[in-house]
Amino acid sequence: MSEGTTLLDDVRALLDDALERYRDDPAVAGRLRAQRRRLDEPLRLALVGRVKSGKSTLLNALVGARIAPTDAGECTRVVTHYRHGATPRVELHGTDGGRRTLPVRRADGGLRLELGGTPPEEVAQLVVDWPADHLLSATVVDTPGIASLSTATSARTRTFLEAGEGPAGADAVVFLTRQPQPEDIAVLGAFQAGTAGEGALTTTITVLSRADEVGVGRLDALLAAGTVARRMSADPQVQAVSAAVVPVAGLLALAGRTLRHGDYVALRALAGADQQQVSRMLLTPDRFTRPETPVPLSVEVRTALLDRLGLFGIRLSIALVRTGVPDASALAEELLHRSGLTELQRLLRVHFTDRGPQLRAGTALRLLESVLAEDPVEGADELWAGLERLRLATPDLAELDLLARSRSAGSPLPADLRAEGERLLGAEGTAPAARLGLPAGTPDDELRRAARAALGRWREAADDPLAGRPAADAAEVVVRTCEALLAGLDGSATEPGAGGAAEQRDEGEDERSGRGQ
Ligand SMILES: Nc1nc2c(ncn2[C@@H]2O[C@H](COP(=O)(O)OP(=O)(O)OP(=O)(O)O)[C@@H](O)[C@H]2O)c(=O)[nH]1
Ligand SMILES: [Mg+2]
Repeated sequence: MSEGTTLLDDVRALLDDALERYRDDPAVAGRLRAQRRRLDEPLRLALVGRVKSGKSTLLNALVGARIAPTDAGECTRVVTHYRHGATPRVELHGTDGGRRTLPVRRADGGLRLELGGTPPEEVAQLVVDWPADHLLSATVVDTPGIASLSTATSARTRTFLEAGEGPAGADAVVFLTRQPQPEDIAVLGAFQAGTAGEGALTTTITVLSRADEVGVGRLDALLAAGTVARRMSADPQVQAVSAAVVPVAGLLALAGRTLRHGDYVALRALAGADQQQVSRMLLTPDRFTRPETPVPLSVEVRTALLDRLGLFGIRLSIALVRTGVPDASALAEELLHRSGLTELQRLLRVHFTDRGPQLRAGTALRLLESVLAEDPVEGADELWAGLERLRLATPDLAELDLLARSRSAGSPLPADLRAEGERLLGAEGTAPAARLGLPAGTPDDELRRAARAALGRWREAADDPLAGRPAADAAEVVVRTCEALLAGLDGSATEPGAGGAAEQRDEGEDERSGRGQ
């Protein structure tokens, strides 16, 4: 964390220096200033996909409250930022540059968003402040469907994602799809080119959305969705623009996040009733909400349950309660896990929030690099030197760069070591165990042994006389990663009570003693 803070401080200082040197070039100075401002703002994660792909529902599930509208209202046609704020607040930014505060209308523990009479085409964006802890790590942005029938509506999302005069509207994207089309891939490609550089997959995660519908309502629908997601992630077109594909049933996730004791009681009544009769009720929404039923639940209760969980969620919950899930919180946890939300949140942490400072520093440095290349200025040499110095001094930047290039065509990593290399670079998490492909909780001495073995392999690859220059350079980056990993592990072992004796025995070599302090 502190490392990240200093990195951003250094990048800020470099941008300030550049701003000074470009002060007579308003166009360039404007781009640099916009990027400089973004460094001080929270990260932005945008949800992008076709109309009705489930973006707003997933946003609500991520935030844990129904704040994004999921009906067909006009608000679904404007870009809306949801950011952390101590009290709820809605601000409309007009296309004319004006801003006005809209009244906050609460509903169902969440928000009912309205444009207050302004036509959608006159709204540049809405900014909602909401006091949810889940918004602390990133601002989440809901976008209008791409490739929607109204070209003006989809154009808003494209403009938002593309880096034009200013930086791109988002730092990372969750792309919701069931079957990505070339048009979608093009939008994502343009986003990446404008932010993290071509093939910088760390910035997009693909969600196979509404995953419960894949298996046409069967309880194992999510398993079927997992198979589809794996197939999708093997598609080179998808690989080229996305770090991972994960199936998520957003509606189920939202139900899990907002489940109440009352819901559990109603579900328990259904679970205790005659199975055949309940199965028949659950064939269609109409049947489930008919006035006359064999289960003692009012129409209102059943309608509310249907709204909150959907038929699939009700079926799955009943099955879980029958297997003995004892209360609302245990049921909520099961639903979250099965919905895929837990896994999506993990991926977002690994690929995005944990690396926030590096991602943003990388974007800023790339902008500076292109500015320097396109419009050389007096003193550019010093800026180039500053840029190089930062890159070299920040292993994470080199890691992200290599990780991105490794997944695009022509990976510089040797084919036989590529999977290991990507893992070491943090593709599956930046904790030592995740980098080494070992289970969380693996003892330090075992981690150290694995890290040393990896270091040996990668040193050999870096020194391979037959490897070309790009391959050797890439292997060198992984070598530095392994060294940093070892240094970190040594550092943790020298802390009081970390078992110095065991370490001595394990190390058996003093060449590294005294390092890592
Ligand atoms: N079965 C099922 N339905 C879902 C899921 N997620 C969303 N839906 C439904 O799909 C419809 C559209 O959901 P939204 O979340 O509004 O989708 P969106 O992509 O934001 O739609 P637009 O903003 O209008 O483009 C709603 O009726 C949701 O209840 C899901 O995981 N499973
Ligand atoms: Mg929506």
